[in-house]
Amino acid sequence: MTRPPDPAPGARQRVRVFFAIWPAPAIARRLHQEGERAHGLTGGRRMRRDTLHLTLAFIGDIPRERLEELRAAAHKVAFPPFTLRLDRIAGWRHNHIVWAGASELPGELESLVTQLNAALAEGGFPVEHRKFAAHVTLLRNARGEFSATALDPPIEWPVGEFVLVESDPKPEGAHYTVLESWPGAAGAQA
Ligand code: 2AM
Repeated sequence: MTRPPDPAPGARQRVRVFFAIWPAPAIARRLHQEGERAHGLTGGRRMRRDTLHLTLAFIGDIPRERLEELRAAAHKVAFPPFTLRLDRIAGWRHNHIVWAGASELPGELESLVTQLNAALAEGGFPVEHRKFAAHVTLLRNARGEFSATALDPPIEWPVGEFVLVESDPKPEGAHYTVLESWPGAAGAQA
């Protein structure tokens, strides 16, 4: 009997991961529609509806065995469920993306990101030192400039959990798998 070939060195043992909040289908549908509207103005590549998310902390490539450490870090985070109001669509010139965002970040979201970064740093993971730029990417490779517009009515996104996601880069756009989720707790301090 022949054995299947061993995976190429470096393959499989590493995973590309990030923490995010993931919208329920109704919110994702509305975001996807807004992406369609923006696409009419700037072209580019629309994110698939099931991939829309807001990244809390991007980790990057790590050895698969370190996932347990990431889970332990996430377990330290406590937050109450909250509502995120997305009220604008804007574009970034430097990376040609068009995104949905919030003109005011709920304190609960800021606290969630701060706690997550602290737990990650404590666990020896790299953390982002730039200010948290909360956004849901709707389009990539947008042409020209996109003038910011108000989302009217705004999207009220109830956030009850955060998730750890594995990203599998593909030519047509990354595929994402939610590995685990952590719910908010009603009594948790923001
Ligand atoms: P983006 O949509 O603005 O590109 C998976 O790639 C998710 O992590 C995306 O939401 C992406 O944001 C975000 N991200 C943050 N920092 C990243 C980095 N250095 N490389 C790739 N993705 C990053």
